[in-house]
Amino acid sequence: MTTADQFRIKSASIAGRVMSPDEAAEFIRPGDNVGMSGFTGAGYPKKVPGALVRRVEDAAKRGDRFAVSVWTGASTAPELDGALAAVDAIDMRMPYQSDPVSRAKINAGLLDYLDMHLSHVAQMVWEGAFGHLDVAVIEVSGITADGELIPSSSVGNNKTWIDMADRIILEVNAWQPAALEGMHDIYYGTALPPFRKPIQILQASDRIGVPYLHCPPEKIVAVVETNSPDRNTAFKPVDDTSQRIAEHLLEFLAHEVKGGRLPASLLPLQSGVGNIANAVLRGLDGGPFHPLTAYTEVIQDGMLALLNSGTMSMVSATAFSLSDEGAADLHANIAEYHDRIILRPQEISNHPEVIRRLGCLAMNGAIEADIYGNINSTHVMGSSIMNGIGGSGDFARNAYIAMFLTPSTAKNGAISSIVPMVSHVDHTEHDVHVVITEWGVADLRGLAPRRRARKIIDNCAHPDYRPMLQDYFDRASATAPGKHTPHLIEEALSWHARYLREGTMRPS
Ligand code: 0RQ
Repeated sequence: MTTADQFRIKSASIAGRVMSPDEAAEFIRPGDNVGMSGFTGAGYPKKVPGALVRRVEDAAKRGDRFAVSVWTGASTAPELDGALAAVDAIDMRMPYQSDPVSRAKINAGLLDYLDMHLSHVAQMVWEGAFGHLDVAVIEVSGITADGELIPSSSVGNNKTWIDMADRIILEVNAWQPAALEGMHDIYYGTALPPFRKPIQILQASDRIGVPYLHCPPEKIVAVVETNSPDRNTAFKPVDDTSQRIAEHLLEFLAHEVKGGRLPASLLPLQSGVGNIANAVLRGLDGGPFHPLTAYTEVIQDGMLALLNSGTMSMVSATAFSLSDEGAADLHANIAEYHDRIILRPQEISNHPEVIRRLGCLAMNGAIEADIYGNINSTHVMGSSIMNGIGGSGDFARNAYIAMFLTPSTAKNGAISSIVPMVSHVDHTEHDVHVVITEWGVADLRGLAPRRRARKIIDNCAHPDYRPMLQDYFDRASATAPGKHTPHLIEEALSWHARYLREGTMRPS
């Protein structure tokens, strides 16, 4: 046993199963369903996927096809999703991806992708909807003397993969801070109906499980030691548009507090990742709302900053999603963060029951919104996937206030993000309460469809596209056979058709 073994792998019997990534990958067979750890670039296996790629390439040299189905928590990183997709090693991928190589393969029709609500995955695997889980490849940050697994920087679906897989390959990553131990809350009380019980999370800070993943030792077929960083998303400086969207959102929240519809410390926040989310979180820092809490999916740099300044008291999520600077901060100051962060399985972090009970304020990005408030978060021009619905539906459908944020235009103004009819629907008009662009806020609550249309056109559309939208709405209102949600059916998607034909939605 090496010193590193003794440090991270305290169970002598499990340490005896340490081997190379190539030896471990031998336990994965063509056609297997493989459950991997990983959520937004955190806690995914770093070495076994590369070894699997080498097996796939060797098989190809012999003229054999070697492909598996890959199930994860959410997105991973180029050395997992990108590397496997590049060699066509994935038959079916679920439930979320954001990798450019796999996106291209999906959009070329070469890779089947199930884009799913993240809270649904575990129960559907338990139901058997995707067949049998053959093998799991799970990154952990350590193994206790009793053989308990100390989870890594994400939990995702790891509990389910470990429970369901025949064979388990562990990657023990010494790059992850040992002090992650104790941050996780793994709940073992889930069951399928009719045996389901209430999930007793009454506040974001409630712990209802245990800090370890239980794993039958006889299922562990291989252990691989790694010392590799998570793929950390580069931090984009906040641009002017994101800043304006954030300002509108903060004004809206202040208005709600003033109107007595939200408490001064707000309600638990859920926030997506990216430039706009960063601007929102930065805007909350040191602001009038405190102490904030978050019941969310991922912990991004902005959440750490809020914890640091004391504006936020605690965060519950399923994964970190940090830049290099954010990860360095977490690693250096983990003792300060330790008791204020809880990482849970994604079926719990995104659980409709808990989100509804806590009254989460959901803030998610959109690709486009239509004048009636339907939202497309996943598809470009109706047919090409961007990333996936992720947790946005879990939160939006059950939130106290479901907010969608988007710049009013894309591709340097050639595309209006406010359109007559969305080219794909992820969040229906019934699930969307507020739409915000850099031009303003459309609070759709209590408004029937035609009133929603006026508000979205006036408050959210880019001024260049406003007259076109108003003209469409006026003509639809005058001539559509139904006056409830007036549409000109043959024209409703003509904006997208024009973009596909001419590279712009603007009329020539
Ligand atoms: O593409 O980089 O090729 O130009 O979409 O757009 O403006 O950079 O915005 O990174 O915040 O992503 C909805 C995709 C927004 C994201 C979406 C093109 C645009 C660019 C990205 P290019 P931006 P963001 C929490 C919940 C679903 C998952 C989710 C997302 C690219 O927020 O994936 O919410 N959401 N998860 O050019 C054509 C339009 C467009 C457009 C933008 N109208 N038409 N292309 N783009 N608008 C977290 C997790 O679940 C983990």
